[in-house]
Amino acid sequence: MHKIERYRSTYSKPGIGIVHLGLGAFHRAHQAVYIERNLERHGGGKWGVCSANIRSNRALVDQLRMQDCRYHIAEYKDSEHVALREIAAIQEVLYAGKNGEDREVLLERMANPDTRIITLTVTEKGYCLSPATGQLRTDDPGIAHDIRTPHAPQTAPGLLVEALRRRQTRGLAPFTVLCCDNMPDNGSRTRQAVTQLAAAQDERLAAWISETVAFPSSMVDRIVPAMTDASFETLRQLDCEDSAAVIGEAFSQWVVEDHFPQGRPDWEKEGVQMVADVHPFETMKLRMLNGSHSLLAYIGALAGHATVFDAINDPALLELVRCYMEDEAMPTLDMPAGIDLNAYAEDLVARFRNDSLQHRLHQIAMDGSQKLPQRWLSGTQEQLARGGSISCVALGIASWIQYCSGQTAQGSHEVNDPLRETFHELHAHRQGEALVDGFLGLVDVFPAGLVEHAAFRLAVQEAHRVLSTQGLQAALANVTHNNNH
Ligand code: CS2
Repeated sequence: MHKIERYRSTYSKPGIGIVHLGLGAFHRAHQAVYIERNLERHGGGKWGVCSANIRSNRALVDQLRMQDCRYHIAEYKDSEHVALREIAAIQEVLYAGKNGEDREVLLERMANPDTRIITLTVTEKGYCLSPATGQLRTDDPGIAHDIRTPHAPQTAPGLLVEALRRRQTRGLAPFTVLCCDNMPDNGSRTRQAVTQLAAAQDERLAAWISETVAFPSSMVDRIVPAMTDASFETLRQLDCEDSAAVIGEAFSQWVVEDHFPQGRPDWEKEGVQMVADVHPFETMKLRMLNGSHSLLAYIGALAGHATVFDAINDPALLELVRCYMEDEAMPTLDMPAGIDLNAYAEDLVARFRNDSLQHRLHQIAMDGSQKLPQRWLSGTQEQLARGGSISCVALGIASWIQYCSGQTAQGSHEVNDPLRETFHELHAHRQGEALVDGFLGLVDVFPAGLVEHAAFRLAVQEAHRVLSTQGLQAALANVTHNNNH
């Protein structure tokens, strides 16, 4: 029997003070919920949201328009305890970006003097930066387009630059840009993308942006799987018929660098941690949670599992995740007083065991080329420098290489990654050591300082050799043995 708590919105219609780029499930289940609670506390106010999809999903925009932008989130602690919340924080939804007809409306909304904050969840690849070097990819087709056609941009950095240009031309103060994607130093990375793109268009605009725009960093955390037919069926059991609804876990965390020269909502009242330095929290979350997720995704997929729940209930994978967190991630973390990493690790295992989230491993596996640097590789570089172990990550990389062939023992799967074609070429023409060398040669993924390390190359080669000649069980046994687990 479910214990359902239901919450309805009661506040009066707020003004729009925040524009969000990337109207995906994560935004609807995370930032929008904090904003909802804040609006509810104040009975309305000036911090309502305009949310825009800038790449895909026109259907969601249409759906939300039909329901006055209101939707539900079901927050599951476990299958017995769920809170069903109505969210009314979003005041306007737009479909912009490439071929999106609302682009001009969006740019004017961003340039509106009432807009003080732009938040973003456009995924790692949406910033068009090289994951390894952090530099803007001017060869990216979207960025190349935005350099040629700055007034009709297609990318997130392009929209930010054009909206800032309009504000500068009109003598308005800039907005604050708050990145909510899983990248290290995500504020600085966003600044890098925006200023580099602006400099390619207009040096004076770039200088104004550098001097006046704040790009605070933030760490965001809530597990929000993509919706499936099965999740909509689950919602029906709660009497919730809403095709814009989302399902997430009960846990939620948001740590934000407190640098908002144009003002901000009093988010700390909703449990947001407003801090001077987000870096330690970001690194902890990326390496511990996301790093474990990626391990479960590639190794779990090779083992024939479908979801995080299935994978974490496999004793060998549970052991691997514990071993990774304890021996390869935790030693690289330097946390402020009061943060207990052992407790954090155990909480993560409990969250992965949530029996109500059908979090598909293939979803987490996508865009590995964008995710691995911050989840595994930066920590591995630190481990190598201190002589620490790197066996779990080495097996993770070997499994990722296998996964990128598009084949597991269970059959074929789609490889969803900006480097998909390159992976395909590598698998078509190489095998064994040459295949591994080919992958380690991807300069946008593997930093030079890491691949030059003989011990790193050797560990990945060895893990790949055992995996492909003796199988996953032997490879897993090797890792736990190497790490003395
Ligand atoms: C996941 C994240 O898809 C992925 O790569 O690791 O979306 C993860 O669920 C969130 O970062 C949790 O906060």
